[in-house]
This record gives sequence, C-alpha cells and structure tokens, in this order.
Amino acid sequence: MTYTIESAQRIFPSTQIASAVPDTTEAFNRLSVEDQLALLWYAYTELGRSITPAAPGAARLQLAEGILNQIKQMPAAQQTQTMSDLASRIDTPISRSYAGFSVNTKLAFWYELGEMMKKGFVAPIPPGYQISDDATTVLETIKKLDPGQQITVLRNTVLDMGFDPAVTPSSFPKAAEPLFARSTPAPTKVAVEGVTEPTVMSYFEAMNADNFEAAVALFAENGALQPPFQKPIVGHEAIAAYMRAEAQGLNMMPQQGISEGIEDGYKQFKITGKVQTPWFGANVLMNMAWRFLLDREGKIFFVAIDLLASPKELLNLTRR
Ligand code: 45D
Repeated sequence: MTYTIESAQRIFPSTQIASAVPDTTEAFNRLSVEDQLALLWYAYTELGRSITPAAPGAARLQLAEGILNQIKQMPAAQQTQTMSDLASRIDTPISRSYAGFSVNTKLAFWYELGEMMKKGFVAPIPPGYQISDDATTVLETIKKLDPGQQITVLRNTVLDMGFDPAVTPSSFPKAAEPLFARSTPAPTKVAVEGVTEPTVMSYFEAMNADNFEAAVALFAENGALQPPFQKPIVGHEAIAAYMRAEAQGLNMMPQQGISEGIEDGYKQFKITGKVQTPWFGANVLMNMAWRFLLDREGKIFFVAIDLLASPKELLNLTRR
C-alpha cells in the first residue's frame, strides 16, 4: 500500500477531538453581529477574570497601529460601526487591512481595542444591551468548555473577521512576524513515555526552540502538517511559512505515546500531552495529541495536531 495524505489522516481513528469547538464557532457565526460583539465582550471580560492573555509586544501592535489610531480618532458611533463592519466582513479599507494580518496580529488588534474599551477610549457595548436567547445559549456553552477550548473558540471568531478580496483564502502574511517572548522557558529535552523515535523527539525539541528550519527538515519533501480543525499544509515551504506565522513561542509538553511499525516500513506514533500558547502561558494548558506517520527514511510524511475532547483522551493510546 502507498500512503496518501488522505489515508494518513485516518491513523488512530478513535482519537476524540474537541468537536465542541467547531460546533460552538458555528453557532456563534449564526448570531446577529450585535450579539456577536456583545457576546465576545461578556465572554472576554468574564473569562478574563480567570484567564487573561499576556499583553502583545509593542512590535506586534505596531503592525496594527495604523488602523488602531484611525479607530481611536473616530466618534463613538463610527467606532461601533467599524467593529460591526469587521465582524460582518463588510468591504471597507479597515476590513481589508485587518484581513491581511496574521492570526496573532488580529488577536493583538482586538486585545488593544478591548483595553481601550475598558478605559473608555473606544465605544463600549451599549449599556443595557440585551443579548438574544440564542446568544445566551452560546455564551453558556462557552463558559462550560475547558480553558483550552475556550481560547480556541475566541481565536476562531477573530480569525474570520475582516474582508479578504482574494478568491481563495490568502495564505500567510508576507511581512516578517515579530518574535513572541517566551513566558516560561520550554523544555529543550523531552521524554515521552513509550516513544523514543529520534525524529519525533527532534520535532518537539526544535519546536520548543522556535527552530522551524530544523523542524521542517524532519519532514519528507511532500510531507504534511495538519493543524487542529484545519486542512493539511503540504510541503517544506508552506509548512515553514505556517510555523513562522503561527507556531512561535509554543511550549510543547508531550507526555506519553505509542508507536507501531506498519506496512512498507512506515511507522505510526500517537503522542499526547499539553501545549501552552504564549498568549496565556502556564495559565492555560491545552490537551493535545500528535499523530505522526513516518516514512521508510524516518521522515515525517504526515502529522496531525489535535485538540482533544477531554483530559481523559490523553490516555486514549489505542490503535483503533
Ligand atoms: O469582537 O506541533 C472584544 C501548531 C470585544 C504547530 C474582542 C501547534 C469585541 C505544530 C472583547 C474587544 C501551531 C499547529 C472581540 C502544534 C470583539 C504543533 C476581543 C498547535 C474579538 C502543537 C477578544 C498550537 C480577544 C496551538 C482579545 C494549538 C480575544 C495553539 C483574545 C493554540 C483571544 C493557540 C486570544 C490558541 C486567544 C491561542 C488571545 C488557541 C488565543 C488563543
């Protein structure tokens, strides 16, 4: 048998991913724009009491400075309109600039806007605004998710805002991304109970050092990386661009795994553990799995990164 990316996606099929995340994101997207903005405000300020993101560095805010300054100078009604245009993906110059930002710059933009709303420099959600029953249901669902899933839902909502004139979703921003300062030093030597495969160990060590060149070199030429809830990213160049834009400052703490030789000299590995994002540091631990398929040369043909449904899934290390 020859493996294709499609067949590789099906390794370790019993892995339970956090489907509550896409489900909740979908329910959120069906709400009115007014409800969406109000819900995000309540979610962000309420969850913020237990989980607060770290302030984005000045370098990252600089990328969004132009539109942030424009918004600051607007009258209140226009500020509200601008936020509503972003959330409803209306074609405006600001919505176009926003769509060109990387995920992390989009988050930094909203972080700053949220700060300005708290301080009263930007129009708040109208006092007394009543969210609909549907919005209340979505908010309650979000509150019950585990913190790793909550921040993924928040991140998803921000991802799709703005207006992108390209027919196909544009890939990664061309501008160089500023580095994320690590809040806690990542382990440079990892030990995974049940797995010693050098390629896998080197992957984690390279990622924890933000050494994406070394990480990408572990992939087969046409190898693929599938991020949580996304399509596979194929080939060295695309994986490298993705990692530079989205994988900086991550702290990977793989804990346990299983390995198995399969057909044609290929080997498969499932490893579970925790990941921290630099936005929340040690305050939010995401329960993750990596499903690796290595080729005969020991190169990564495929790796899927999954956000797990529950901590119980960390122990689901069966093949089927
Ligand atoms: O609209 O092995 C207001 C890969 C109201 C790489 C607001 C990985 C109005 C390979 C409150 C102002 C990357 C795949 C909005 C591993 C309004 C690999 C603001 C995995 C929007 C392991 C809201 C990495 C705000 C993973 C400010 C899984 C919200 C990374 C802020 C996951 C939300 C990272 C923030 C996650 C969310 C980060 C900062 C989930 C950040 C989430």
